[in-house]
Amino acid sequence: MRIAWPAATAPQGVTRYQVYRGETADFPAAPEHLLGSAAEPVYYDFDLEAGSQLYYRVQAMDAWGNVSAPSAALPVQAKAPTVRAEFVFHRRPDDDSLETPIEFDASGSRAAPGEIRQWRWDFGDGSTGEGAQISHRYVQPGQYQVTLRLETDLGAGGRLSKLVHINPTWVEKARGRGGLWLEAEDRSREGDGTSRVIGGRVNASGGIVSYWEKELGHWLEWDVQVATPGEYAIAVRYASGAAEALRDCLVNGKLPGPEWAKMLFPGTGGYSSQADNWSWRLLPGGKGAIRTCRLDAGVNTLRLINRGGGMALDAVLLVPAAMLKTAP
Ligand SMILES: [Ca+2]
Repeated sequence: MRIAWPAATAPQGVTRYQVYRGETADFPAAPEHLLGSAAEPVYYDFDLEAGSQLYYRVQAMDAWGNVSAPSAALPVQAKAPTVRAEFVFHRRPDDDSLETPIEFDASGSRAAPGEIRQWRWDFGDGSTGEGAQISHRYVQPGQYQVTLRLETDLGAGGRLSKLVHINPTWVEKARGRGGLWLEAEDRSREGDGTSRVIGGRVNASGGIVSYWEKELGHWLEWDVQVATPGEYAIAVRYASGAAEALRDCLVNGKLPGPEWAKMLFPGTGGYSSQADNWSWRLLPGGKGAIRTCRLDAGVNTLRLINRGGGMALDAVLLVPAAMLKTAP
């Protein structure tokens, strides 16, 4: 279903709209009702049950992160869809190119009545393709909106967009070859302070963790399920508007080495609220080397502790140490 509204204006420019969906007219524009965001004043909602009564509200956000009051609830009666677009995508692990190959599969799409005859893709980087299953290679890191458009032999159409986040090549390779990806916002527990999960930061992978600088000693902890025990390096994706930030890292309650106490993270120019300030950093060892840590099979814990300076945290990647060794 297509939902459109008049474009909002702001002196510093409207950057996106937050779209909310509820089942009663008085539902609040709160995170649990957030459906997604759109750069243009139009949104496509697909997972609807025919005949259900729904309500939508929209909130505009400007370049400074200010948000407007939510719109009045728009009542909508969902119609039975004739075409339901669906696709999944995954990284292809074994590839030596510097590009990032992503495989897209739209074979889960359905049409009734009719048969899907055309699958058209817009990969968000200026290139397009056709077919129910297709592979595309991204050259540049960044965030891409991939759009699938379907057409049936009866002329009905369906459409679905998803965001694909492409990291620097070494991150993608590590992720494809046994690296463990943790979203910062999926932290298992925290203490000595209260952080917040924030959505909508520029080029973030999902949400991010912020408000992690006020209390010295404020810690965040992740449970890490490890299938292949061994040595791992740790990389973090962070942004900092401070000159520098200091953090400790403990693995299973211990410092793997003295370098992981009060580690210095250089400022990146901001917190990615207006521009992409993200930076990847592999946790250091002595003399410019990378320090690795031992992870056992089963659940391990990873803890990062605030020792000063603001830091927004997006993701943590545990990289198998064998990947760091360069060929002689
Ligand atoms: Ca994240």
